[in-house]
Amino acid sequence: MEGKRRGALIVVEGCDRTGKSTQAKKLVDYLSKTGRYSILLHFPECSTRIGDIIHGYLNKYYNFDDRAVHLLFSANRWEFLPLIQSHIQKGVNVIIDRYAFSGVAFSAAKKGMNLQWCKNSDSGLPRPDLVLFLDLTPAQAEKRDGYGTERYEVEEFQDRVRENYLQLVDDNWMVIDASRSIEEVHKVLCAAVVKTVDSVDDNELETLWNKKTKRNYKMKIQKRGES
Ligand code: DGP
Repeated sequence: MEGKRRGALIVVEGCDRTGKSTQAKKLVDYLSKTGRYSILLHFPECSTRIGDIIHGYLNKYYNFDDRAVHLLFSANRWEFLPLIQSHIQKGVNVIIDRYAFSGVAFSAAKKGMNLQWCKNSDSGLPRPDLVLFLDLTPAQAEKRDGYGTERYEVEEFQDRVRENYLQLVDDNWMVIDASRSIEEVHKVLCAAVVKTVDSVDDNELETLWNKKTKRNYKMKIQKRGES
């Protein structure tokens, strides 16, 4: 990597229907247009054999024990580690739509599962330079088009997912009010991402979950229906 700056690792997270995929795509387009070479990944990545099983699970073709499902999602991220690392090393920015934080927030929202157990299987994956958390109450998300077709799109479940996310907030996170228009949110994200991409140093990425989550980042959780 001598003489060449590594790429940044940036993750977009949030409950279902918060606009992650739209924003992640717009970000990569913007970065590429402004000469910052970037690629977009999305987890779960269903093009692999593991991803195909996850796809079947999400669409309710099959069912598994919740712990097995959790490990499948995690394995799907691990199988893309070499790809992520090779882009970062070449100086390409990697923008990921969902990552280990989805893994923990969704799985730990299930009965009998907890945050600590769920964190273990992603332990050692690269820690992102920046996590953009698109925040919207599930009640607001429910009003958006297409909500309610997938396995996890149930308001009560999404409430627990959101609470879990808010417990993971750390000093590399930015919490964004996703109730605003696509363009308004995009503008906020671009500013944060450009700052991160342009200030990436030559240090290796850290790994999950070595840095302790700072307690002072705990946030007030909006109650259902509150805007
Ligand atoms: P998406 O393609 O981003 O809409 O994700 C599909 C669904 O899968 C969505 O409800 C969130 C959920 N999901 C994403 N990643 C994980 C994960 O790692 N673990 C679990 N349990 N669920 C996940």
